[in-house]
Amino acid sequence: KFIKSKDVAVIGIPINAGQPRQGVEKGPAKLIEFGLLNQLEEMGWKTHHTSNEELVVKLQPKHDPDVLNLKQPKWVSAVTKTISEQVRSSAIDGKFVLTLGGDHSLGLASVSGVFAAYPDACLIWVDAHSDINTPASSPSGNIHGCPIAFLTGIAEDHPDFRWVKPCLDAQRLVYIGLRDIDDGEKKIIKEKNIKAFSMHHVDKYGIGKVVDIALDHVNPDRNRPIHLSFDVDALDPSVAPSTGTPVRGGLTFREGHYICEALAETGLLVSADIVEVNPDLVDEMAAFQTIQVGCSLARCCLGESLL
Ligand code: 4U7
Ligand code: MN
Ligand code: MN
Ligand code: MN
Repeated sequence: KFIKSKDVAVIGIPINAGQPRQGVEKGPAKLIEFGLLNQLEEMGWKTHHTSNEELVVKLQPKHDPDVLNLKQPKWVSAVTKTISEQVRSSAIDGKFVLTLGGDHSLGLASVSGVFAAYPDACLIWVDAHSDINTPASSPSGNIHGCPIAFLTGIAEDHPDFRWVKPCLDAQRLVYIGLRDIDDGEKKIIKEKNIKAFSMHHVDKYGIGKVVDIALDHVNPDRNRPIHLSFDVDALDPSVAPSTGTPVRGGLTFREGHYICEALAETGLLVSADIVEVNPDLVDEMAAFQTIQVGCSLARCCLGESLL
């Protein structure tokens, strides 16, 4: 439908400036080192890889003080703005776009790029967190907790993020996996009437029903392109331990994979993010486990489980 050939642009976004922990910038390289590109090639995809390693380093400003409560705004802004153009042009080319993170501030790049190519797209945000803090509501000032506020246009004016178009209608967004939401975020989600499936709902209805209802909400006629943003901290820490903001009581291995499989099955998935893989956290075994899960989620997005 939207993806006409088996070409996938794999775009590394090795950024850590949206949060305080070192190591998350190594996520993309580790996923590739583990064999992700070969795995996708074996599935019949032609891969077009951009690591962006030099670019991210080159874009770091000498001086990057807090602005309106946000930390390292210039670096995050420069990286996400530049890479959003890569995402947009790969999407316009008809390629599937797979972005690898990197902290979740990169959602500014992927969602802006994908929605520039597909204005009618919808967004499925799989995360323990809702990442919808505004500069004023953010308790941490970490931009990885804010991308949705900028993308939906509910953030206060911020000089570094004026380039972000409010491309995302709050009714074209659905969350799955939530369990750690700030009070300010809860207020916004209520006010904007954003559809959200917390872990409570996953327990209550089961993941199959949750994905069905989520799609009925954002994509009732099953005719819109879908972008999936998958923060590995949506998974239970026993499944994906190497991530900066783990929260107990997350998705099982199968629930996480089911989401990717079900979206691939629609034939409407045009792009996906796999983010917040931090191979420096916990220990080597934990990192290996988390990278392995990241690779298998990505493969499922690209149809590995389809018969
Ligand atoms: B992630 C937090 F306060 N809400 O804004 C914040 F709890 O991309 C966490 O989902 C954000 O990992 C987590 O800093 C961002 C905090
Ligand atoms: Mn996130
Ligand atoms: Mn998260
Ligand atoms: Mn996180």
